[in-house]
Amino acid sequence: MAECSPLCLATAAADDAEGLLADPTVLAVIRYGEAASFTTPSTPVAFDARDIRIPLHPLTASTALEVWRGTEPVKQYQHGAVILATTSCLSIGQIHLDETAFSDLEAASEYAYQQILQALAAGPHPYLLRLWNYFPAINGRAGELERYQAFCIGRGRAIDGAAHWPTPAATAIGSHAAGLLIYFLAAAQPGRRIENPRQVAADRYPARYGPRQPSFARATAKSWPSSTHLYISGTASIVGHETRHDDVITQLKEALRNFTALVDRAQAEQQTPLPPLTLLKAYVRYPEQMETVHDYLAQHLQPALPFWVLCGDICRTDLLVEIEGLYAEPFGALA
Ligand code: 3EB
Repeated sequence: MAECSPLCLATAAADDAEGLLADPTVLAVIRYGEAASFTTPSTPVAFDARDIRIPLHPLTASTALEVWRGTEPVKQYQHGAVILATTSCLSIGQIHLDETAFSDLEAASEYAYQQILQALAAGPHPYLLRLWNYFPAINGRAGELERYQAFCIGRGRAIDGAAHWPTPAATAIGSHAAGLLIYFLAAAQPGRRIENPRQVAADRYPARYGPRQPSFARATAKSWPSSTHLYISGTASIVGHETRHDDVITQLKEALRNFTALVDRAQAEQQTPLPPLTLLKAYVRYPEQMETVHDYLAQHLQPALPFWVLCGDICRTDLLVEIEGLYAEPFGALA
């Protein structure tokens, strides 16, 4: 077989989802603005593991599909409450929990990460490269804590016993729908953790941000036979460990400086050039600021670069915007 090009990204019109899922080489179809049903270990999950529905509203509904495609047919299976799709190169998967079935968010988060780690340990791709976490009221209260802090405790507790791999890149965003949704990308060999020279590593944040530091790397670099990918975590207007600025465009500019510094660091640490940036996402707290963020990005990003602007809450109340990006195989036309 030719060298595997394990993950290439494309965009598609929102109404193409069903057709794309009929293609067995499609690894994931990520759509925005809809919530899916929950996954549980006791009842087999009726839907396709590759059908990932993020309950965040996009600015333009017409550009709402993100497509990941590999080069060989996927195999799908369920392990506990996790549903997965696997090729010889990688696994993607998701878990979507009904929070009301747990005593609190901390317990739900711990369970979710235990389930993910157990599913991956039992399969061919134990190393997490990148995770996305979405749950409602991220800035809401959980007793003495903020819900994001409770999530960090549960996640941290689950990975403490298991983390023999480099901490993966991640996003954690507040949605406007019930349920804890986590989806992920994992491989047979670990990626490389990349940190940002402008930021304190999140797992070394001072205790004032919460009793348990967030467990994520600023980015993961992953060498595949075809090229090296870079998966960039949610990146905000944080310098050192402190939030900077109080208006959305100044925060966006700072986040873009962080993004650039991180990519420069990743590029400096490796011999081969990275592929071009293939997709950028911006999460915006206030719906009325989405257009402004969109216009700024449209003027300042490379003209051909696809980007989504999504409405979601950022994990600190003083943050208005966060960006993330994927450097993967260049977008190709989907058959
Ligand atoms: C930050 O830099 C902003 O908890 O998984 C960004 C990416 C953020 C991932 C996570 C949190 C997470 O601290 C918040």
